Amino acid sequence: QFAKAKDAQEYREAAMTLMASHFGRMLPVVKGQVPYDKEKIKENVAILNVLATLPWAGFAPGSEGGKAKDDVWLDPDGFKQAQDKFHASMKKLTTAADAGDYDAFRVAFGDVAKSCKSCHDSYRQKK
Ligand code: ASC
Repeated sequence: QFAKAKDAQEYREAAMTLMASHFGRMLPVVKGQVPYDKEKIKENVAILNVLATLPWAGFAPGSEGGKAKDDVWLDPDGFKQAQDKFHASMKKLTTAADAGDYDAFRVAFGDVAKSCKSCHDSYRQKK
């Protein structure tokens, strides 16, 4: 529950900012610029799994605006499908991270990135 539309917008944007941080900090490992540390990646993915539960409540009825397109509210089924895709991709990332499987981790990371991008393309305002 949010008192004002702006509160909901700030909440979801703050959650996305933290997700971007915890996702983005794994990129150097994916690129092979930083050695793969199974425990660190596992811990980071676990945090990301908690963060991944947060933004959606922020897209509350009546909180249109911010960086979101109106399509979030006009096409709730499509928006939910995009969330489901993201959560499914996160599950694969978690499995790979827990197994300490670097190759599977890299593939799964790419799939999560794709799900981020496709949802943003459909439901986030272009700058
Ligand atoms: C990120 C981030 C996103 C996604 C997207 C993937 O690190 O902040 O929004 O990945 O760029 O293509």
